[in-house]
Amino acid sequence: MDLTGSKALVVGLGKSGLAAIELLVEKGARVQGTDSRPVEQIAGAVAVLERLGVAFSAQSVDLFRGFDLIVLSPGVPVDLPEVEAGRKSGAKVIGEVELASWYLRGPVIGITGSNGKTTTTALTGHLLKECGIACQVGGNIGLAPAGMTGSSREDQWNVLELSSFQLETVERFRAAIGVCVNVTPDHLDRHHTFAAYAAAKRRLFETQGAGDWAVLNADDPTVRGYAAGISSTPVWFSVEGREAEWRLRGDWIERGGEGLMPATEIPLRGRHNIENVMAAAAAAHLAGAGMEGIRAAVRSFPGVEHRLEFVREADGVAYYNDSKATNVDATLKAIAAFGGGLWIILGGKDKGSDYRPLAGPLKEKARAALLIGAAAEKIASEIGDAAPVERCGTLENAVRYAAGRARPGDTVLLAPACASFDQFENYEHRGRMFKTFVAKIVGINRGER
Ligand code: UMA
Repeated sequence: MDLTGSKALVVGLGKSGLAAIELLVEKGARVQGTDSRPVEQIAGAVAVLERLGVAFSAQSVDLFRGFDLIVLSPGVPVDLPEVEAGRKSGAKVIGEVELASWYLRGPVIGITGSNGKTTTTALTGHLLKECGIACQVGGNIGLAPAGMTGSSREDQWNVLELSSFQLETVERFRAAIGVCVNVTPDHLDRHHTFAAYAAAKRRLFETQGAGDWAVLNADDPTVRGYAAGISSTPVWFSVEGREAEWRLRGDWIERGGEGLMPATEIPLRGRHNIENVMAAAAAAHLAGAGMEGIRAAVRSFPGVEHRLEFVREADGVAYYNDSKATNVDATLKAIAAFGGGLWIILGGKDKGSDYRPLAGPLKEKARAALLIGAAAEKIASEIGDAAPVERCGTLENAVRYAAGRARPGDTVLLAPACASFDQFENYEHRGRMFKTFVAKIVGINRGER
């Protein structure tokens, strides 16, 4: 795609926007950047723009008129009035992933799902690398795809974690291997309905062609529906005994009757991680990895930070950081991974979620629900008396409360079911702060220096 001399506006100056600006400048476009935050809050980004000779303008309906191309960061809703004005004035509106795909060399493994896509993405990259297959890993997991174009090569796989925000706007982007681990309600504040959210994720398969592969979870009704009317070939996986190429028989993961490994060898907690392993193994196998190599690589996978991450044990109490559990389904999976005795920290920024499904599992396994952040009152009213509720306000208070009361054999679990943006920069920041508070408070309680 020749963008020389074209007029482009990049919306949102986070990781994606800055990577898109660098790429557009390199391709000879005349670029402007905009952000809804005031300039003093994005000083670092504005400095990058200055270095690149790109003008910054405050966000307004008028600004969006008169461009050839408008590139949206994933966090920018496609139905903003400003974006609509730009579209009406004749601009082509795309997302940062679509822009990246115009210049990304090498085939793509695109991985989506409501929960488990980060683990599946990291694991797929690990499997490929351990099996000697060249790849680079990025997308929603942390590295904006536009920033991966320079290091992309024809003989190297691009393993991309893709959110509904990133997939909503893809057109020519094409994944040789698309993977969907599951679809459960999330981001309803942005997509408004579950149907619209599921449709955004389905874009991953709609832009595939003949000869491409769709790795799909046969146990998930929404994901099953993705197979209808696509040009790629489905490769199914199932932990619930459904007809599938990759399946769990007894304790063994099998492919077409050939054993891969016993599920007990997977070094990650929770049944949902069997699904993630199957999805990653299927993708890696399609990309050329052998069964023996996959088995050995699964066993050496170190896991993902902030994903049911074991933090420490002190006086018989275990501390787990699942800050990445940013929706109700993820929290349900986290609870399911433990036997009981949970001091669970819930809350943060609400995304229009229904917290009532948490009540049953909390009743069964929680010693207490420790509520933090803006969603605390909504969660309290929706979980009712399923577990004793303590309004802690902040994460630090919640850790202190739990650490002071937990008994040997108990687990203190951060699995908040909410976004982090009310009190933290992002879920990584929240997870790091949890680990800091655990180290500090447990250390003080034990008299450690
Ligand atoms: N902004 C606007 N106008 C708006 C909305 C936002 O100008 O209407 C501005 C914000 O003020 C901010 C910038 O946009 O300055 C942020 O852009 P962004 O929200 O797209 O964030 P990036 O830093 O570009 O990070 C994005 C993903 N973030 C989101 O989708 C919210 C990161 O996923 C991803 O790692 C990164 O691109 C690289 O691909 C994070 C995430 O929370 C982990 N993802 C969601 C999730 O996993 O649930 C989807």
